[in-house]
Amino acid sequence: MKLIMAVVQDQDSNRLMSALVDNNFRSTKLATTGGFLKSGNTTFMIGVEDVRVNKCLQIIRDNCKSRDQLMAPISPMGGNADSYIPYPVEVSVGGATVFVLPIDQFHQF
Ligand code: 2BA
Repeated sequence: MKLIMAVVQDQDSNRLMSALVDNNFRSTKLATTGGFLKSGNTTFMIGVEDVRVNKCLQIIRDNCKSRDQLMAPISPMGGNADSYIPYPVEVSVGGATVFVLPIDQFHQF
């Protein structure tokens, strides 16, 4: 068994969750925050039998889009002036950042 952890954009999360349910995958959705943009994103925890990992990855790929997002200027107030960016910067986010982890044991009590 594997645990798939997928960080996706909030805009894709409802569609992805519906697609997972339609394909009989069980998942848990967490509200998370990206360390770089410091804005909200969504992380899915999906417990998957080994033979279904590729199917799950395909569903994530099909339902998560890449988008350009503007990063607001970082204020130097109280911070390090070295990291000050005085103008908005466009970064490309997503579609999804996915980790596939081995699972030693799975229990439901
Ligand atoms: P954020 O950390 O908010 O990053 C948003 C986007 O900013 C990234 O998109 C990337 O295009 C850019 N970015 C991130 N760190 C950067 C840096 N040090 N320098 C320049 N640009 C940078 P994605 O790569 O698609 O990542 C989307 C979200 O996935 C991330 O949001 C973060 O929440 C998660 N993520 C990405 N890589 C990760 C990793 N290795 N470990 C844990 N979470 C990760």
